[in-house]
Amino acid sequence: MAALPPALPPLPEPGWLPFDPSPSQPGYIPPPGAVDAHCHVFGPGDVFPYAPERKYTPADAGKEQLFALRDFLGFERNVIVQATCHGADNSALVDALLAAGGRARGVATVRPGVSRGELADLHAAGVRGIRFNFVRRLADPEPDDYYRGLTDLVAELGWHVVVYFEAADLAERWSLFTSLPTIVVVDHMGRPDVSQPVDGSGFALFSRFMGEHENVWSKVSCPERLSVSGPPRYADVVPFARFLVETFPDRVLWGTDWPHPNMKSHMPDDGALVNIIPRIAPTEDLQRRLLVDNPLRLYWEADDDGQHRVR
Ligand code: 0GY
Repeated sequence: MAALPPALPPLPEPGWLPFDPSPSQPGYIPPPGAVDAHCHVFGPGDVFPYAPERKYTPADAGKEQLFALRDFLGFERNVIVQATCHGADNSALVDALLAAGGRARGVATVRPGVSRGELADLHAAGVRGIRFNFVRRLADPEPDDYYRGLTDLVAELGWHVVVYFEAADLAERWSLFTSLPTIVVVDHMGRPDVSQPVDGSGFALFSRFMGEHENVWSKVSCPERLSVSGPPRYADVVPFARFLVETFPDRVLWGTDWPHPNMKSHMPDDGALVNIIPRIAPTEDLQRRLLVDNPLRLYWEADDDGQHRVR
């Protein structure tokens, strides 16, 4: 019988913007130990197939390219977040974590029915959290109990949850988001409307969310997704990120969001994104907390003394 031909990698969907293969060298140099705390790996699709239920098909963006970017930009570690195009099959994520030699941690996607053995395997690979996606173009929302059940399960391991939602979802899911028992990390500042003032009513709810709930953290990432004024300075996003960094300096994280899935307007220069850091964290102390202390506490420190700190 003739051998089967090798599987062809899937093509990215029409109009897909690939990541910038040669970003500029940033002028800003991150402090030693800096963590890129929000990035993804995609495939490669012939090795780690994309999920049948996915809402988009990306161009491959593998671990070797991610680690090369980490080194080029001056970071030491990554937190790799399972992307919705891989569904709840965390194989590509786990493969990247194991290849990183302790220099990456992961945020997985799991569904009801996941066993404690599967969670233990994910933990051994470096997973420390799960992500719930409420953005309707990426995932189909579930009732609150769905998220509560999974959160209770991973809380046993000392993990946290990452939530990705649009600004309008915060009021709608307030009772869920404010009652989760773990640390809750919000992606991209809850996607504020940055054409509104930073002290306007829209962002006031998000600010209240963090102010009243000490278990809520925020990634001050993704200016490229939120900006109306655009690259390379993303001037309209900076005040929002800076407000959170200065108000909640021990509960903020920063990440590149490489390889920037679903960007339509432009593909950001990762070097330009790094240059925004000193504009949102204007002192060395704030930069160290944002890039080193906070991510190490959340993703690595528990391993050093066996304690999972909740703060
Ligand atoms: C992001 C944002 C996006 C995609 C995903 O998991 C994902 O597919 O997070 C997006 O399209 O806004 O955080 O990478």
